[in-house]
Amino acid sequence: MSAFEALTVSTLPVRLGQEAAIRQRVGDDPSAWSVDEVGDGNLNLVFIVRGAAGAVIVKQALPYVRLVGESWPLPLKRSFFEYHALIRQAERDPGMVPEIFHFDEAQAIIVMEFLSPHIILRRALIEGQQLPKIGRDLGNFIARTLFRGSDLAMETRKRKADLALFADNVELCDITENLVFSDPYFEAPLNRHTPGLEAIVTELRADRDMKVEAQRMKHLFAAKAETLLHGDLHTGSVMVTMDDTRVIDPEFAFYGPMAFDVGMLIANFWMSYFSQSGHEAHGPRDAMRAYLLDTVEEIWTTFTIEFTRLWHEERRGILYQASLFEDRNDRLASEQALHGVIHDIWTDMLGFAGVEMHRRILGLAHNADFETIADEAKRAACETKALKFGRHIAVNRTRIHSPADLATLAERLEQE
Ligand code: SR1
Ligand code: MG
Repeated sequence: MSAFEALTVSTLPVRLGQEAAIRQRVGDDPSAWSVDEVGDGNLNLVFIVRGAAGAVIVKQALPYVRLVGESWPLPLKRSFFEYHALIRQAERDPGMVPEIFHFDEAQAIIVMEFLSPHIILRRALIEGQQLPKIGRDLGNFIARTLFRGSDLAMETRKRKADLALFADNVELCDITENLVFSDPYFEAPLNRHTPGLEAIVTELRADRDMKVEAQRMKHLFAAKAETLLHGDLHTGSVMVTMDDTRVIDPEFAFYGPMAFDVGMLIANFWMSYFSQSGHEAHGPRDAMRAYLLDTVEEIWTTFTIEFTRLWHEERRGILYQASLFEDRNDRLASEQALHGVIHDIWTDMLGFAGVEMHRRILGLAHNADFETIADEAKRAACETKALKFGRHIAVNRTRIHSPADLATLAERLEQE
């Protein structure tokens, strides 16, 4: 096994130029390839490689956190988990992830489909683009991947093997455990926030109910090994055009609670909602705000409809065994059980969404929805609303019953 070496734009054609799967898609003459490093994420190198025959993406993990530097080492094996998660997601919801052409475990390199003319969903939402398909595509994606990776659908031996396989993604879980559930609620060294938030930050860090809820959610995250999660499903992990949606970057994949992916995803739409007033330089964003609330509702509704269909048609695992629900009375019991499962996902999803909103504003890893608002006072005003919303949904998660309740709350806060 050759020692790890980070790729550069100049070494890439030499190092990958003999791979048949890449030559076939880029061109037979590596010296004619053009290579651009385009990674803007927190962790990895990402290159677009173009040639006479086409283009591919080359993603390489670095042995440290790119956002922080070499002082924060991070194992290369996250690339292995990303590769295995992408394969499973492609089976569970075909067409929703990029195709993989080549994987080199030792060099932590994944070569995959270049999605074009796709852009990152977060950027599209910042620009005010209303994408008609994402609510349905993402709702189906979470239903299919979460259901089909669990004991509801999988043969028990395979599920336990996957649980063991992904259990080694310890360091990435550790990032989430600290950055999402703990750091926002005390003065952690890597935290930062927009000037002007001091009062609400002090309030949140003294908020006993919020801190208890954050720790409850952390407990669930760490202990409820329910399904194979994407693990980092935010709007920066989705690429879109008007008629195509793809989910990328599942390097945080592990067995955790279904509600985690749902909550992370929806939280990022609410952050987009509260950031819209900071992006009104080119016109009002009322229609965009309405679109975002509708999309949240569509994600949730699609999720429940598809999860219900899978429950009826594909429940072959060891949980709520279909064979125990065959006569009429048992069918009602099956519906009751399904209702309980969806209800728990809803309640827990709100808790995960609340802490995600807090950590993106108070912790290390912020998001562009707010960061691209140049006017600090305006940014702080947007972030304050998001912080309040996050606190409300986390602490009151057992008392909130529908997306409509949440839309009303969001609209009230937005008008404050
Ligand atoms: C140190 S990594 C910070 C964040 O970037 C990733 O995208 C995850 O969201 C992680 O929490
Ligand atoms: Mg990522």
